[in-house]
Amino acid sequence: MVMGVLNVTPDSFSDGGRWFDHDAAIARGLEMIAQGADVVDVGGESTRPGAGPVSEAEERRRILPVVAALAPTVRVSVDTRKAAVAEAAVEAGATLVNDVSSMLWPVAAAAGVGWIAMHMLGEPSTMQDAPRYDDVVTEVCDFLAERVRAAESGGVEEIWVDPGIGFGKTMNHNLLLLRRLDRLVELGRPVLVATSRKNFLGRLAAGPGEPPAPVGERLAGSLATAVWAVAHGAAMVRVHDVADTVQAVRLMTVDPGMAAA
Ligand code: HH2
Repeated sequence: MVMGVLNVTPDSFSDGGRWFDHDAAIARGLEMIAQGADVVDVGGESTRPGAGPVSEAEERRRILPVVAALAPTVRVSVDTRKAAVAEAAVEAGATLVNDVSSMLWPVAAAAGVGWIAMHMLGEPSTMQDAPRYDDVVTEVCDFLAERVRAAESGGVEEIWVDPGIGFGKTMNHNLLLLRRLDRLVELGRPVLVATSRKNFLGRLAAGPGEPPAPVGERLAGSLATAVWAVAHGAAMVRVHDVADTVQAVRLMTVDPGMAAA
């Protein structure tokens, strides 16, 4: 499945400001649905490294009309770290809580909706200041396994796990997690992977000594990692470039016996 990113923010790292206006955000959501998005992930707070906080009232103002407008047509997830915002979004029609804090399972349990647990080391404002692990794959898997157990015992039925690419991770950490996706798949829950346009792809795309390639030049890496993730067991990828990703991922999922000659 493909989850399309809809950041109703002025400052997201790759599309900040583009969909900040409600009408523009709704139009973009409808466009992603037409392009084949299975889920639209609506967020009102950037979690890019160094991002500042947003008040609860402002986050609600940003996202609720967009959630309400899209929810009758597509599955909507709400990308938030605030319980009250998640609750309000669910009331407006969201059926999946995309939780980079990994703390909001009680909201999902109370509302009977799905929950995505993502691993993050530290806080967005400081998470990229020299993150360290002894064994990043084991530590991320152990963390997510514990979160799954907590949510399970709290009564959440639909639980997703996400390694949190770029959230308190160096390029090596990100690459190791992608290489060992099988370990996440072994947790027995659907895996979500979100590499789209992230900084490590810009760094890989740049020549030696050059700054990271700008976000507009990260499509090749975004598609390659999305296809890699699906081929290695991810059930969903979270992306900005929905049309291109749907086309790429379809290659993984089409039944050769059913494909037109
Ligand atoms: N990454 C971002 C935001 N939300 N949710 C999940 N589950 N997994 C992720 O890796 C993830 C996420 C960051 O990307 P983006 O939304 O494009 O940027 P920003 O946080 O600046 O709005």
